[in-house]
Amino acid sequence: MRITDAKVIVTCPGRNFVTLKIVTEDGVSGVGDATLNGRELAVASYLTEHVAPALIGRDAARIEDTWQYLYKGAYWRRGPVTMSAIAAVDTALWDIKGKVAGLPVYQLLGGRSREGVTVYGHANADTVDDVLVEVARYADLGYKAVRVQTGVPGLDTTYGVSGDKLFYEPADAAIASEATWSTEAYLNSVPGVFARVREEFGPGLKLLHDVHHRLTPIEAARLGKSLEPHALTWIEDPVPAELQEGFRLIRQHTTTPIAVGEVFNTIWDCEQLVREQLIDYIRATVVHAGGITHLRRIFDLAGLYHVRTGSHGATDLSPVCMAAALHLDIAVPNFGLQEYMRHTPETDAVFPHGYRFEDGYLHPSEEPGLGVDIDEELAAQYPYRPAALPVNRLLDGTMHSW
Ligand code: GCO
Ligand code: MG
Repeated sequence: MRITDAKVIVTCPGRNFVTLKIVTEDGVSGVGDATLNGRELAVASYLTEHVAPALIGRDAARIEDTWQYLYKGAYWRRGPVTMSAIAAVDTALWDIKGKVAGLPVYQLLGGRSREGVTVYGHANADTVDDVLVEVARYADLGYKAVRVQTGVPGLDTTYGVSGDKLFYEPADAAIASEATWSTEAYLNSVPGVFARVREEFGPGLKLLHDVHHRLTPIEAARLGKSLEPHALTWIEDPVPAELQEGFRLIRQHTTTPIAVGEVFNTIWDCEQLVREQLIDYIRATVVHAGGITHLRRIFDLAGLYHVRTGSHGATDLSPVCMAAALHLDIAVPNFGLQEYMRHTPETDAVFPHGYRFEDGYLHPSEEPGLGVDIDEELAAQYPYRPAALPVNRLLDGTMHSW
């Protein structure tokens, strides 16, 4: 079953998405997400110039061999651009394999390990009073887990807080906008927020919080300790993860669980964190971590060390990524949680899909393959628009992680 076409489709139904569509000589097609927020055209060009020509004529059934060909054959290994491109090919080939077999992809991964995929939503608002209303909204929709982000007194904008509550998207300007940050103000405000949320919603609701790579290990340790009375399910990305041994310091001081990995691209990015049991949830995703084939490998490694999955699922990952993630989530033994930010109706129309939300769970499609597609005609009506993620500075002007 030879590959006859590999097409890169860039579309912007409210935000940019890059999709790879692979077609075989039998007319079977598969799709893969290749979206890298704020750097979309780098991956599109990598695919068009360097990957698509090499795919033509290859056997679509050889998923593992194609993965190894693109990984080892690139010489310049790893990195978000390369791994998102490999992920798109891998995902599309799994889609094709499922369609040929007449089975949803999760069946090819070993079948169901659970009835539904528990997801968490994003409650965010400037003030504590307003965020309580947002948490209630998610609880009313049936969510069992909610991520809570609020504004920080004294800062104009804060990561994770947006005007549009359901469809948060930070990449909003062609040239990156600038935010400011104060660790002191942040550390002073967060514990009070969670005290109020717990008081209002009781112990049953899972609560999460994203630190977005902004603290040092000892600051993160203080945050984790101060949140212990409120029993969070996790704090996410407490520090940038380049220095993985830094997490030992956090671990020595707090029992608040830690989730890391949305910017990871391979198993090598989390190997030490997992092996030393420095984290509790691994947040790598299908699109940025080499596709279903490689993410499965990461999840299996994690399972050996009591680390559960908690995949990234922001709106900058397309419904193609979400569909693929759900097949893995329902199948792997060490699933933890799946992030689920809703896509806009425009995006859902461009990517018709069979997965569905019900009572706090997402359910993968039962159609053969991934159960997601791209409406190419509709996609063509939304041309690419440059959009960059913000950058971040301390109050004195020093650059800081966003
Ligand atoms: C999350 C993430 C996102 C990122 C976004 C960047 O936990 O959902 O931190 O909101 O900021 O994916 O493109
Ligand atoms: Mg995050």
